[in-house]
This record gives sequence, C-alpha cells and structure tokens, in this order.
Amino acid sequence: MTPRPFKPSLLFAVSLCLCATFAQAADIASQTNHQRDTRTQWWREARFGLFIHFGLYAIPAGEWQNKKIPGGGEWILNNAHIPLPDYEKLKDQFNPEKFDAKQWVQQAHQAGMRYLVITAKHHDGFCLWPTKLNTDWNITATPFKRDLLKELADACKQDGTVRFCIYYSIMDWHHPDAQRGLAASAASSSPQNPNFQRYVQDYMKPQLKELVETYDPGVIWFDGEWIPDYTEPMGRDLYTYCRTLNPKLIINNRVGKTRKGMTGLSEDKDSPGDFGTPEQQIPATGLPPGIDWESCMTMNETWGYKQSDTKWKPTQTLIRNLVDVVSKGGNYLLNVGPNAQGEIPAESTKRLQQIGQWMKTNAPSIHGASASPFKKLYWGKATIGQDQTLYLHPFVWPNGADLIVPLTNKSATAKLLPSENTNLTTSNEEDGLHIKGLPATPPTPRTRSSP
Ligand code: FHN
Repeated sequence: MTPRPFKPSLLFAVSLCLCATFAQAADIASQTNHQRDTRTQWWREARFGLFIHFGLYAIPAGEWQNKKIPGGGEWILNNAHIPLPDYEKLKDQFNPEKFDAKQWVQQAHQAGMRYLVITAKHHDGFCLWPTKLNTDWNITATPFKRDLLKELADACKQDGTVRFCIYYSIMDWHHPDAQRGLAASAASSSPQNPNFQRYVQDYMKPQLKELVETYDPGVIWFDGEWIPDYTEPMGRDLYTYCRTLNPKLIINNRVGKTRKGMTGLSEDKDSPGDFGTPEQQIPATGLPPGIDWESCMTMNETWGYKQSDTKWKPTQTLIRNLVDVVSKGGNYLLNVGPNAQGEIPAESTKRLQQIGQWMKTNAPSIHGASASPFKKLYWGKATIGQDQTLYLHPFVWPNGADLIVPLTNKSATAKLLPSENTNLTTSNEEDGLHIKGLPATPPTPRTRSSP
C-alpha cells in the first residue's frame, strides 16, 4: 500500500496533544504546596463526609449457606471462599427497589456532611455504573439496570452542598488479569497476576476516564493498593493520569503504596496522593502540620451491610470522633452500608439525624475549622472556627467548677452554645483563663454544645 503523506494538520494535532499531555504531567509533578492547598481547599473546609459501601455484597449481608461469615460484609466473596460463578449469580438478584439517591444525599446534608464517597467498584470488581469496559459485571446486567452513580451524582448536584466523590478499588477479584487479590498475595509477596499491567492500562485507566468524564467526582478514593502486583511507580503514573483527566481532582494516598498498615500514615513525603487515610482510628496527635488527612470509620463494625452486625457506636462517640479529628486538623469520613433494598439502615439514619441536630448548633466549630492551638486539654478538645473563634468542646464537664483554658489572654469573652443568654465570665489566673458560670450539668442533649 503506497504510504500517504501525513496531513500536516493531523501531525501537528497529534504532536500538540502529546506535548499538552506531557506538559500537564510535568505541571502535576511540579505542583507547589500552595497549588495543592488551593485545589484541596473545598475538601479541607468540608471536614465531614459520608462513606457509602454498597454493592452485591449487601444481598448475602454477611451470611453464606446459613453461616455467619467473619469480617466486613463487603469481603464475603473472599472470606466465605465463594466460587466466583456462585458469587456472580448475585447480580441476577440485585434490585435495590427502595434506592432513592435524593434521600441518601438529604441524610448526608442534614447531618452536616459536605461530600459523599460511594464504592463505584469494590474488591469484587462489580461496577455500579454502565461501564463499557465490561458488559456482564456492571449494574446494567442486573434487574435494577439503572445508572446508580448518575442518580447519586445528579442528586448531589441538585443539593448543592454535598460533593459527589468516588471510591475505586485497585484490587479486583473478578477481572481475569487481576483477580488473585489479597488471599493469594497474603500467601506470598510475589506478583500473582502476570497480566496485571494490562489490567491497569486497558481496564482500570479507561474506567477511571469514564468515571471522571461522566460523573465529575471531586475525589477519587483509591483502595486495595496493597497487592504485590501493584507498584509505587504504577501509583505515581495513575496519580498523574487521573489529574490530567481533571486537574482539579483530589486523590487519596492509597493511589500509592505508602499507606503504613491501616494508619494511612504515609512516611514517604513524596508519595503520590493528596491526603492520608487513617482507617478505623484517629492518630493520637494527627499527622504532621501541612499534611491533609481523613479518618474513615464505621458506625458499627462493618463497611458493607451485615445483618448480624449490631455493634452500633453511640452517637456521642461519633460526634466526639468528629470533634477529635477536626481538633487535630483532619477530616472525618463516616460510613453507612445500605441494605440490599437500597435503604440506609435505620440505626445509621438515627445517628445521622442526631449528629445533624448537634451540627445545627456546632457546625461553625467544624466546617472550615482548623486544629486546636493546644497540645492537649485534660477536659476535652478545641477547634478554631473560620472566624477565628476558639471553640471549646468539654468531654468532661466541670460540674460547677471553672473551666480552665491554658491561655493568657488579658481579656476574653465566653458564651455557652446554643444558649446565648448564659452569662459566663472569665478571669486571668496563674494557671490560665478561668471560665466561670457554667451550669452544673451540660446543656440538654438535644442542644448540648459539648458532645
Ligand atoms: O478492604 C477494604 C475494606 O473493605 C474497606 O473498603 C476499607 C475502607 O477504607 N478499605 C479496605 C481496608 O483497608
């Protein structure tokens, strides 16, 4: 076939496109802290988000062949050693008829949450959107059929205060080039999937392109990065790839390989990712100043729905976790695991409503707030509001005594939220600022300003 000369415009366009991509990649690699802080500002000021683990695993709900399966509900394929063809049959039962995206978003909104992170694809590889990368392992191959991610993204957009974000698992127990996940790699630290690079290039990246271009998530929350097939260089490449898809995108540190244990404390300061991800715990002193981080935690013990998991944490614990995290300069991502009908469990809804009640009074001490100026307060926590008000959260009520704050301010006024009319006085004494006139017992639970 006689070669045809390249059309100059085509050649020019191709080289321009490549240059643009390389230029973007260079910009991303050389981003300054200020550029990163500006891009992540909305997320940092949000301080409080909803984590949603939803997928096929809500159907077995922690039980298989009449046996209760240990571990998270979302791990049942692995933990119950279910043969993949048997697990695949669950898609024919997936029909969350009570799913109501507006209602999920409303629950997050009223709780004072400013973003939500949905498991678009968890470790089982099942996709909650009509991905073109597989036709038989996504939501269109179920009786439900609908694009759940689009309904949720649209509901967030309509709400206007809850930002839509996406969780994506690198580990994929279903894809033939990636399916030997943790179980196999737990036995050995050597790579298990010879074609894993093909999975990254020909499946994962095109899926991430679909997700970013179709649903415009604020954050991509990667997970399942610990498998030996996935390497730090892949993580750096994936971070750059996602950021070239949308330069405003925020990406967690699990895109890299530096999550130390479950703490999410990345020791390698050059590791890819915009924030650390401590899991089911709050670092004792937070992370070093200047490092963004977010503690993700469950309300009971499981991420994905488990019928038998009734170990619900008291609302006071959840509120105190929120205050503790913000007092250390972090974000709090609190999880719900909707059931197979698409409903957020009643116990979760109750806690979200109670947190929302507390937030009606205390949101200024959370949204946009920064870390406490004190190393430690023996009676509780403190945060600094966006207006520079110092918010004090006594976890131990002084029961009629003065509340002593290690401050030497000559003059300070104090008031008890929400009751504006409680006359508190302050006096400077040797051991700090004394706040006097607090009632013997904390304000009523409904309006208590101290969690
Ligand atoms: O294995 C997952 C687990 O199922 C859950 O999604 C948590 C949430 O952060 N992440 C992994 C465990 O670290």
